[in-house]
Amino acid sequence: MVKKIFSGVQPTGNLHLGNYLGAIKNFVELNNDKKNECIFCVVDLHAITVKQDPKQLRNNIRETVATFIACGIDPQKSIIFNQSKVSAHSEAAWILSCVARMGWLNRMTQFKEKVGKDKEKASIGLYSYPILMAADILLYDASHVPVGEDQKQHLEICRDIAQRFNNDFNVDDFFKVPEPLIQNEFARIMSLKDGTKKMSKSELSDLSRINLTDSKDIIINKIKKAKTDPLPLPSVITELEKRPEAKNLLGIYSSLTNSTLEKTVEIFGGKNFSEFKEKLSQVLIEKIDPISMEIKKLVNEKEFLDKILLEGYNKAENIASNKIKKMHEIVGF
Ligand code: AQP
Repeated sequence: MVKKIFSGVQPTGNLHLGNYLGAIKNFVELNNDKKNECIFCVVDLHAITVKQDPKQLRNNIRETVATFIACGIDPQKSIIFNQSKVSAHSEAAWILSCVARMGWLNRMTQFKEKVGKDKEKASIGLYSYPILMAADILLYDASHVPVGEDQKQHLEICRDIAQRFNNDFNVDDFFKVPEPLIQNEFARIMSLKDGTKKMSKSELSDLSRINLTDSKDIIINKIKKAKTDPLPLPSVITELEKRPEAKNLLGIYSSLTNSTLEKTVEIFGGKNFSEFKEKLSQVLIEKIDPISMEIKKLVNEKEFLDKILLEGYNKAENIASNKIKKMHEIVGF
């Protein structure tokens, strides 16, 4: 079966190991399967839901493309473009915001987590973010959406919006109802400083994450300083439930070595953290260092990156403009 893949990454800088293991690693595997049609979008409209420096944003858009390529996405096989260039995304988001219900958005936990007690000061864009995300996906008739576990709820609202539009306008199957592709294990990588919090770009402390541009020395230092607990590593995974930092570090090791948590615990059970951390640094360096060097090289090749975005835009625009035209007809414009 041909899978139509769509996913996006915000160009908000500091792309990290969580973005890689939770999403981009999966993008690469999907891109490598010849049967799939993949679209990977640099979601700059999503990025401005929180304040961005315009010059920095422009650089971050290119750096995100460089990261896709450095991680192994082939622009000859997959469409890579930035969202703001294809105006159908904003237009479709408006139409879909007239279909989505306030009650659905009010349940979104990511909005609540991001704004905390400052709800009144949050942008309206941040609140309606899931509707724009639904527009992104539905415009391309995506069948599958590879995302990290944090995006699961947004995918559910996208499915609700698609079904509601199809029902309200009596157009069976106009929007395909997409399936999330979320890895069973290690779909949420946690902060190196707090195993109960998601590894995130916007976390102030750089020590909380491994950036995909980190050098070998920085990786070693961050892993050395990563939070642990005083006990040796456990020999059974059930003991990890009360030890979030140990669970996260062992999970990162397992994901990087394409292994399971059980096997990793078999290897390191009873050992102390310092011995494990050395091995973890090694596998991280093996994976991240080549990516980091490639990103640093590619970000200087602006014309090359802009050409990829332009070619991607031409293809994406073609698909999205057809779909939005049909949406206009259905709605009665
Ligand atoms: N910690 C994570 N573990 C697993 N997957 C993750 N993703 C993000 N963080 C983790 C996945 O990466 C993809 C791209 O994410 P994004 O750039 O669209 O933004 P985000 O989810 O908001 O990422 P951050 O790092 O948490 O950014 P801030 O700090 O700005 O909120 C998505 O598929 C996401 O699931």
